[in-house]
Amino acid sequence: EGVGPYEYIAMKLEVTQWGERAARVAELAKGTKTYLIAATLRSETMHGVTNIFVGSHLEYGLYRAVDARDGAECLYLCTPRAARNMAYQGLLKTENQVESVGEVKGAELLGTKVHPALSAHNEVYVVPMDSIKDNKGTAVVICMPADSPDDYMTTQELRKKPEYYNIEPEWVAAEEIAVLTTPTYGEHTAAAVCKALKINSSKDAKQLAEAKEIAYKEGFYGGTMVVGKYKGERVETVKNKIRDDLVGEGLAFMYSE
Ligand code: A2H
Repeated sequence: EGVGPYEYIAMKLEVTQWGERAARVAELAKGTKTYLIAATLRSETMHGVTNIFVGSHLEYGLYRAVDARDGAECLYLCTPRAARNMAYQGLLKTENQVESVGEVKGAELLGTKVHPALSAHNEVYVVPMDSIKDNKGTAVVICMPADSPDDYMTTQELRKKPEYYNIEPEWVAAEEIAVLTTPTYGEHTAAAVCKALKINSSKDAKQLAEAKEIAYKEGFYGGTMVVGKYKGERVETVKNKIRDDLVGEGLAFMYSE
């Protein structure tokens, strides 16, 4: 792991419909409002969310928290490790204490629908990403194929081989949604960078790390928003404003590790 402290934006993704494979999980949640918590560095790209990724083989849990939107008790879904960190940071119901209502296997979440704030889609499906690690963030990852090379390559593979990944083809969003434009790569930075580096697999870790670096820098220093409240403004200028808006509305919170 890195040198830390590392500041993530933890996005609260409200479950709108538990999938068929999550019947046991829905039972544990007992009708309590539940949020999948995704750790991201790029909340300015929320408009372009197409799916949510979890690791099929990873262990998650449901943890008691308080919803900043209405003060009611709610549940956060993340890894036990992230829940412990959150408890120490006072982000769960009781400071320094993790109150779990049960364990969840990533595979059970596939096909569940969530509502991502600020997104063009009202609801998106949870699908698998093999490269997710449980020693970083919450192990729930927002899929932003227009700007993230990893997300772009994984989406391509899910579309090509849904049966291999044990998902229904219609769970994978049909199209990318552009959020920003860059001088060198246009509105579909991730696709353009993957093409330039001739990446053809989501397992090409070394190449993808390079692509990630290029896409991130390009988006941050050269990007201009093409949608939303800050349309026409530079990413560098509005990045923190978008984050602060989300946190202010109780749709996200800062989480560090
Ligand atoms: B980022 P860093 Cl648009 N396993 O969010 C694998 N990847 C994880 C993860 C985990 N457990 N937890 C978080 N991540 C991803 C958006 C995004 C991200 C865009 C572009 C680049 C990008 C949408 N996916 O990250 O190693 C999350 O994906 C490029 C670095 O801590 C998170 O931000 O620097 C990023 O990795 C954190 O990676």
